[in-house]
Amino acid sequence: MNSRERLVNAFSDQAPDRPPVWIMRQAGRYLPEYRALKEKYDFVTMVKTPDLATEVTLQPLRRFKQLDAAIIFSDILIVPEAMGLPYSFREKGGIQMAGEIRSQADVDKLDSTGVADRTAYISDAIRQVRGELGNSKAVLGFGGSPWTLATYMIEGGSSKEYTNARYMFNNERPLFDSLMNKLSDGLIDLFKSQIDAGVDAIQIFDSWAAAAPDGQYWDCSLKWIQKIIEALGDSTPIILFTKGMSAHHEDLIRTGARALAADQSVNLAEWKKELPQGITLQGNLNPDLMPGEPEVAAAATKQLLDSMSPWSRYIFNLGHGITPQARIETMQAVLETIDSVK
Ligand code: 1CP
Repeated sequence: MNSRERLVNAFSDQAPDRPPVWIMRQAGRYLPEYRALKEKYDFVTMVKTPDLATEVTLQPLRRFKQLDAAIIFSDILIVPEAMGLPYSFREKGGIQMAGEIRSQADVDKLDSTGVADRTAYISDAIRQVRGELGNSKAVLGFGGSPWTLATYMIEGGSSKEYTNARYMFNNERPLFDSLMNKLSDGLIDLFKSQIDAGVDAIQIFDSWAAAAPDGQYWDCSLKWIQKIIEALGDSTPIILFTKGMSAHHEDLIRTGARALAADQSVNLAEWKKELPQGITLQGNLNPDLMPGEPEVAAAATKQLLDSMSPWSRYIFNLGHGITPQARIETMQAVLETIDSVK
């Protein structure tokens, strides 16, 4: 069974020889080869240049043979940018948007048509990565959820409180809905172009799900994800990543997502018992283990694998993105542990 088959099979009942694995922010600052390229090119240039995005996407696969999927190097913030609101990096970390969306006039200025054309560099990179990998590895596309993107656009960048985003949802619903409609349309256009370019699955990141007002997660976020998944049809599986939202599993499933990705707060084996059988689960090793000792991370990996056995409809991943402090040898130990159960 090759890597691509292993990943694609995870959306069926067939048991694999071992669980397929990919890692969130597989490419990134913990890799010296990524840091070396970043000395020469800034992040946005790398994202927008298919040769560079292809190279960064392939770096972790060259280093770690056990990885089963390439997640295309890009960012969720390319969609606001393609709609007219660019992003940059704050000196002290986090994202700065070039403005704030607070009025109907602000929303009206956003252009949700032609997002796929203005982000053609991503479908070009997907085709290039597929050309390099052939059928040996899976290729994954991704994007942010409308709500997670809206938090950046309404707050004007990374936020800790999300006060303005929640205010708009609670007090200016027609305005909020018009922004979410436009974001959903832009995302549908982006995801269709990723599917046309040949991805095997798409992950939607609702990273800031927990910022939604209490009891309003469906109206604030999930119903827009459902709209997107409905528009895409079921040819390509959608993996839905959320943080802190495991109690909402019925609503998560109602979106039509074929797989749910869990953060590290979830007991995945317990969750599996509560969920209907046709749902694939992904996760959820604690990324805090990655800067630590290889033996500790390997033992936790083994425990997670044992708890999820037999491994049909399961994809191994971290519960959130890998951080710059992660140790290469710890990543290696985790991947070797997964491969050793074959
Ligand atoms: O070199 C650097 O400093 C850039 C760090 C970096 C990287 C490697 C950013 C900035 N984005 C990325 C790539 C990226 N982002 C990928 C590539 C594929 C992969 O290797 O996994 C993916 C899937 C993302 C997704 C992303 N971007 C999310 C959702 C996932 C998550 O972490 O919750 C979010 C919220 C973003 C926004 C963003 N982009 C970059 C940063 C540091 C952030 C988070 C900022 C914040 O905390 O608000």
